[in-house]
Amino acid sequence: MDKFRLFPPEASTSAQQIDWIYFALVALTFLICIIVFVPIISFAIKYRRGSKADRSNPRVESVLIESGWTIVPLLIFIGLFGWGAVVYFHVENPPRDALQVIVVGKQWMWRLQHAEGKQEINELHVPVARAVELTMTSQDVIHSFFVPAFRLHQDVVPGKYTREWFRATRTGEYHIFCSQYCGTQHSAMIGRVVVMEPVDYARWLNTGQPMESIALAGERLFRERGCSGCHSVNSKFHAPLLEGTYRKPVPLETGEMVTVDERYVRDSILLPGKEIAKGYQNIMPSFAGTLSEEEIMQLIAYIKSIGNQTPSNESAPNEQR
Ligand code: HEC
Ligand SMILES: [Cu+2]
Repeated sequence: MDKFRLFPPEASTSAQQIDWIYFALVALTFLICIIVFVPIISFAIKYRRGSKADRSNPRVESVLIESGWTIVPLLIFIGLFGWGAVVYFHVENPPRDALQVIVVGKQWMWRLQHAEGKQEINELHVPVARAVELTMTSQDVIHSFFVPAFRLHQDVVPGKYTREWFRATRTGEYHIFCSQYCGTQHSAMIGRVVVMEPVDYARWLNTGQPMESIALAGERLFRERGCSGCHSVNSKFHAPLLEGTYRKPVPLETGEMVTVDERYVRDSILLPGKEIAKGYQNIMPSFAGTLSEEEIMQLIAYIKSIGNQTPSNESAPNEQR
């Protein structure tokens, strides 16, 4: 892991794809360099002062040459664009069966939690050959989660969720860096990814105290912090039921429609006055400063987990609006 090498190991499916593009770009640049510099140097020699070269400058017109050097580079660059776009979509679209891990950056450490509940600091244990999706945020300044061996690099921004995914291709340990200068101890904000065989990973996941999954922790918070006092069928307050809302569009007082996603739930909790659900009063208190970033992510995971349920009374939430 600590040997000096010119190139980081390739340990994820995207690493190979990204490297092929990189090598192709280097090779192409090198080729164009040769096409430009070889004539420059040979003409400089041929037409140097005093040489006996023919300087009569006859006119040469060739449609073939003109169109050739326009069309060939055009095709090469469109091809590169298409290739890059395919890899980009692969890198940006996590598979549906990806394991979920939440990541919170802070000065100066990484806190991670697996969907099953296991927590880690500056370490990420994952099984080999499984897709892993990271949902990341920061509780202070901008950090950047960087695993060179996976060619994975994403800014981690306060107040916002960024995501990234990878599928590790071989077991071993790989560096994690923070690659955004984030204060005095920035250089110490490092860690490691441990890629394990699936059986070892399952064993690792079940060591230590029994855990509460992220969604269950969210359900507990939903009761403890009083959300359920308003957002339930037998509440005294008129508040929307959250069952079955995740990933669905909801109308706002302004007439706009928004999709219930991480961004919307987060803003509903911290800035409840910003977007008022249609047909409701702005009575929800802000929970800014009283919930940690992890707790907000756990509440979101809970609301996501009830995204396919219907509320337990007769009227569906959309009909109430
Ligand atoms: C005092 C009652 C009350 C409490 C407590 C409360 N809410 Fe709300 N909440 C509301 C009302 C009323 C609305 C609709 C008006 C609005 O959008 O602000 C709402 C809206 C929402 C929405 C948007 C729902 C939609 O369909 O558009 C979410 C998500 C939400 N609350 C989550 C929570 C969470 C999580 C908690 C606990 C941390 C919580 N609420 C606590 C009353 C409450
Ligand atoms: Cu940092």
